[in-house]
Amino acid sequence: SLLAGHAQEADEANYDESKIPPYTLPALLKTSDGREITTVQQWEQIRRPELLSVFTEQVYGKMPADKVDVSYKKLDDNHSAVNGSATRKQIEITFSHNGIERKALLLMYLPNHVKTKVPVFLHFNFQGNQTVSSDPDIIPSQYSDRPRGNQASRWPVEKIIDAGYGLATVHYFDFFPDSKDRYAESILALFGHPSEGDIPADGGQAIAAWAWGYSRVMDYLETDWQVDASTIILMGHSRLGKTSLWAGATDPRFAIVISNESGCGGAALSRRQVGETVNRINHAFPHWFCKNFRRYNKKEGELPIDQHELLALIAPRPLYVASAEEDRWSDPKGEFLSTAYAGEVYKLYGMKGLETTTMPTVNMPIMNRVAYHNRTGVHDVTDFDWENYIKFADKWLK
Ligand code: GTR
Repeated sequence: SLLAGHAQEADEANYDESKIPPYTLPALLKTSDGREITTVQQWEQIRRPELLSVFTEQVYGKMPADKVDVSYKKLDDNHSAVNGSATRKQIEITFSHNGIERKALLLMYLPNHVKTKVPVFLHFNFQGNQTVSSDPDIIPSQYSDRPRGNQASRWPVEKIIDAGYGLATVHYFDFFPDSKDRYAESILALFGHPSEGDIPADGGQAIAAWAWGYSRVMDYLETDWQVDASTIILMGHSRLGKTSLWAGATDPRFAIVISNESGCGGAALSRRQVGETVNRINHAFPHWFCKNFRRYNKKEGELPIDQHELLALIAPRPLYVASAEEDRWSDPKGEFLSTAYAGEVYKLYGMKGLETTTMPTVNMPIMNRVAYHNRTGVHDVTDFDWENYIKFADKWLK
């Protein structure tokens, strides 16, 4: 199981602040050849593209640029879902390329009380569409026999609908079944990359494939007459939080980006080496990052980037990073610090980052253009998280 692997690794993990090896973070506002970045224009034209290509080649990997044929088939459009308050749509998206086909099943709930195009939370699910709600009409996702409603506590559908937002979700396995033995079933097969051995050192693997999936769902949302595609809130938890940050960095169409407990390779600073490290994650999940990322196993100091620079790639769009106090494996403090440091770029835009490097009290969100909270509890997605994400979206979209 997922947990067995990491309980074992966690034994050797460091959680002691006094044992963090001394480190210097790469300067966000200085190019690799030492030029200072002092304006938005220099950021957008010089430094941002430079960082984006380093993250692509060394961390997450490239996706082939080939244009894939896409078709949408509406399987369901029901106006009396969620006790009549929502419209449920289910869309089968078929991707074809090089004679190969892959399918993704999109589930959406849209609020009936909003008469204009709606903003939508786009959030992939871990266990299959049927697990987000006990709604008996959800078509089960391929690759999952998990029971209906199994993950419903993470999906407060009514709360989201009442607040005037839509919800869009896909089982993340549709883009890459999350296992090192399942390349052949993934979306990478469309590009002739059916096995691990075929992927080049800077080639995208699962995280790149999931991020590609987020962008392809965005393509669909742009075509849906009920959706305001300029107000899509991209959200991901844990490995999908790493993914939402990467998708947000690579695809500027997402209006707001939220990372829930994304940890190592997500919002947490790699150089702190608290909880999960680059070495542990690349061993436990060799299919997530690009192969080049393994160069930095136990050599975090040699990384040309750190994760505050990933967060900065979201600027000037609103960004929310959240941690959970007992989720020490994700290094809440490391997530907080990188979020604070990313504020430098927001400042260039004349916007407010977190404006502090002191961690806030638990359950007390800081909510500027950049937001952060550390809630009580374990690794999970809770009502507290959602309530604050809705507040944040209201603040910037309404
Ligand atoms: C863990 C992994 C984390 C995080 C988490 C999750 O096993 O070590 O990086 O991604 O899974 O996705 O729930």
